[in-house]
Amino acid sequence: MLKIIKFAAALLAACLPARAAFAAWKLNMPRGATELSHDIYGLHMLTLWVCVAIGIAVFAVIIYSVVKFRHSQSSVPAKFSHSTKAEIIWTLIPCAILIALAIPAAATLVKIEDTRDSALSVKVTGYQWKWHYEYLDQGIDFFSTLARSSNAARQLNSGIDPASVENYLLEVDNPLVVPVGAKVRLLLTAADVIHAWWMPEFGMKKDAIPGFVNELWFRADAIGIYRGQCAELCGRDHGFMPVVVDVRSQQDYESWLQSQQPRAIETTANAEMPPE
Ligand SMILES: [Cu+2]
Repeated sequence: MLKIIKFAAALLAACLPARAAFAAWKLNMPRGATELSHDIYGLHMLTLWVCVAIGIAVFAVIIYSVVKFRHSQSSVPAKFSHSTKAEIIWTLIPCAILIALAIPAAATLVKIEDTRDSALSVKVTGYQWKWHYEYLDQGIDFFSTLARSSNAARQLNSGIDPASVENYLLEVDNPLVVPVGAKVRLLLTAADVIHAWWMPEFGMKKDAIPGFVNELWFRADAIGIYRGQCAELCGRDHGFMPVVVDVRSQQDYESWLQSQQPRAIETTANAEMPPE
């Protein structure tokens, strides 16, 4: 017994330096910054607590049975081999639990797929290895590629410490700019291989497939810069096509729109030129 205590104490001591690392380690998934991501988080927590309750109930029955009917108590095993009542109960209870979980899950799924009444539609095309954003009603389009600072640091023998680069591999030259609180619909496709537009804070990830148009929507609750990545293994530089969404106030968004108009005219003039 003493040996076990000593071993446990040694193990604990060995783990102590890792305490700082634990502090930085997030146990749960992020809550996100949109209504949908909150709904998904809520579903995740609901499922977790249902699983915890099931775990506690099952282990309580096991522990009770093991202690109460242990051999030293001269317990005699029951002889029956079949109980219709027990079978009905242990079929109905899991069914009821599954239905209780399926109802909110289905409601959230329906909400996720409902792209109607959006305030803004942006066509997103994935390329190896950049994103092309086209504001369908505003006549603006631009490419969004890895920021120069990250691109320089990622080169072999660049001599730049990636740790010194702010938002390394998560920064782009032109982020997707959207107004806060507006329902934004994205139409996703790709021009070469399959990519996936992934924004963890919005709880959204969808494939961008050549020849298909997938839809997703989000409504950002707070102003800020949100970062994600291409989540499909799309080729050599897959790791170098981040997604950045700049959520601005309506006023800042409007002034950004104004500043983009000359570029929109320029892009239309060069529309015949194929993308690089
Ligand atoms: Cu990709």
